[in-house]
Amino acid sequence: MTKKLPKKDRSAVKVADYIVERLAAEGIDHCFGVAGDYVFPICDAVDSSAKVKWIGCANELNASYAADGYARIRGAAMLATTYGVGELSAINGVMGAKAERSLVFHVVGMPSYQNQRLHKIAHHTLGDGVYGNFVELSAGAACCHAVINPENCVVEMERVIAEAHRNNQPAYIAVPSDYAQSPVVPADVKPIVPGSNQAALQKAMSIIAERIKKAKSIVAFVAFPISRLGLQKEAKKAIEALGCPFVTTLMEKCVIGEGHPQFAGMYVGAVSEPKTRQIIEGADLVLDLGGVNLNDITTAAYSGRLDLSRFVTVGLDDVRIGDKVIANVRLEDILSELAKLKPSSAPYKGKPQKLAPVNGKASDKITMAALYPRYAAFLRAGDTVVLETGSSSLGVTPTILPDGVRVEAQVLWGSIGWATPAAFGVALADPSRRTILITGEGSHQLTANDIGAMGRFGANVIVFVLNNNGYLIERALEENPDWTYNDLAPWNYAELPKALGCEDWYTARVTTLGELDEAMKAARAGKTGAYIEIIGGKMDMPPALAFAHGQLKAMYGDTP
Ligand SMILES: Cc1ncc(C[n+]2csc(CCOP(=O)(O)OP(=O)(O)O)c2C)c(N)n1
Ligand SMILES: [Mg+2]
Repeated sequence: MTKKLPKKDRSAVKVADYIVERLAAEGIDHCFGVAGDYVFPICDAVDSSAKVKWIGCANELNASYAADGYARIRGAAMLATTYGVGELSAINGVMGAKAERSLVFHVVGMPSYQNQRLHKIAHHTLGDGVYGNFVELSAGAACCHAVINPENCVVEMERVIAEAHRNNQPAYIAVPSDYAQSPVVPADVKPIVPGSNQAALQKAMSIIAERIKKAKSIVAFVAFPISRLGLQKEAKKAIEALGCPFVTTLMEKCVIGEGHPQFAGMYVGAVSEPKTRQIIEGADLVLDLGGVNLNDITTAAYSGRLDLSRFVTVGLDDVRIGDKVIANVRLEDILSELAKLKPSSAPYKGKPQKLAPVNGKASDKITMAALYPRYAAFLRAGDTVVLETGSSSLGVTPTILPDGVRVEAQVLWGSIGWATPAAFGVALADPSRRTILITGEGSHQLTANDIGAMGRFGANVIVFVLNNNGYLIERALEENPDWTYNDLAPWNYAELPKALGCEDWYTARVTTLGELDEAMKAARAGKTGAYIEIIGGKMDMPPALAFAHGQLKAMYGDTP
């Protein structure tokens, strides 16, 4: 990505225009948000920019999720919200982007500097004349922040942009509304491009090469930051040069095609295929490319036995080998060094992964045993699946999918409702691919209103909503499946697109496999968005969830 400061005579550029143009130079051409008076100068700058289009969302939480989805594809996204009420509604989504390393620039319009200076009592405040109440909260959801004024604008923008890239996490940029309309004071600053310290890079590589030489068995984890940084091809080259098997966790579904001969399966602790488990748990050297996240979900309730002393972890900006950390080494540089290595033996060749056969008769009710192989058969190269937390994610992730399918999920943060707006952001970020949303109906109820934004902005997502009469995953994660708090208002889901203005969308409500097959065919053939409500059984769950149901004590700890 080429990075250039906006070319115009900077003395004449207003702060708000400068911020928008500078973010456009990061490859951003959409701004997600909700307007409000304090953020008007930013909204105006976007609306009058030739490069960035305003994408109004139904609320700020949705906008933050959409920005996260967009950033996962484009490398960065812009989110604009108003002071207090707007930014606080976005915090969950921005914090999720921080947890999952997605780079969202959160630009917030503050009350004017003049009113702040006079401690005026204003709307969207606590009525105390204090203007620092929310900066710390929003900044906590980011890896860096700046409160902009005309003098610091140029320098601060470069600082937060560089720091956000260094961590690939959100940056919070707050701008008082009067400053936003003032001319920027020019400063002679160049964009800072994160790069490795060459001596540190050589040192790290010589230790890694030595470990590789000594190891009897090597395996690579391709961790989620690889896709957030868009380094899939570089990681593939490194693995091909190493010749070793590679594995993923639930967080990296399809990061490199599952049909790749060196793919040794998905590691899910004790629930992994025995061969996958043996490869990773028995390896002398685990090359962790990107920094894998071994949480309760990815390790199936901390099952399995990983010896972390055998790990070499290549983070975004450092390499960790045991208790030694080599700082200022970029992941992309290590990958390109690894790609120069020659394998000492023939590359690993795993068992080819086949798609599960499609089963069931046309008149059968839709079971989970029949649904997941159908998703696999439906998906094809060029599709991006956005997968919601819930029983669907535990059904789709263990299912082998065709090469060329990309999957985005929020496994670690796991905030339900994320996937619907995230799919909107993903679809706008790359219209050359088909975006497929797979969600449960309970999660969908949180953010379904942005189906309207999909229609408005021509994001032709294919939406699958599994309607299983409540929060199935929660029913399964409890001894008693019938608590009323896992029940839902019974919406007529398939009628939502029409009510939300998506007049030309294909919609269907399907209860049998035959109807599902028909609907899938029609959705694929259509050029518009599509919305398919799938009626599933109240307690019909995929095997991974049934397994978790038997592991409740290991997951949550025993009663003290
Ligand atoms: C914001 C948020 N609130 C609550 C939860 C807890 N939670 C996790 S999954 C889930 C229910 C998901 O239900 P649904 O989308 O219908 O999927 P199903 O498991 O029924 O297929 C809930 C409430 C959460 N993860 N995030
Ligand atoms: Mg449900």
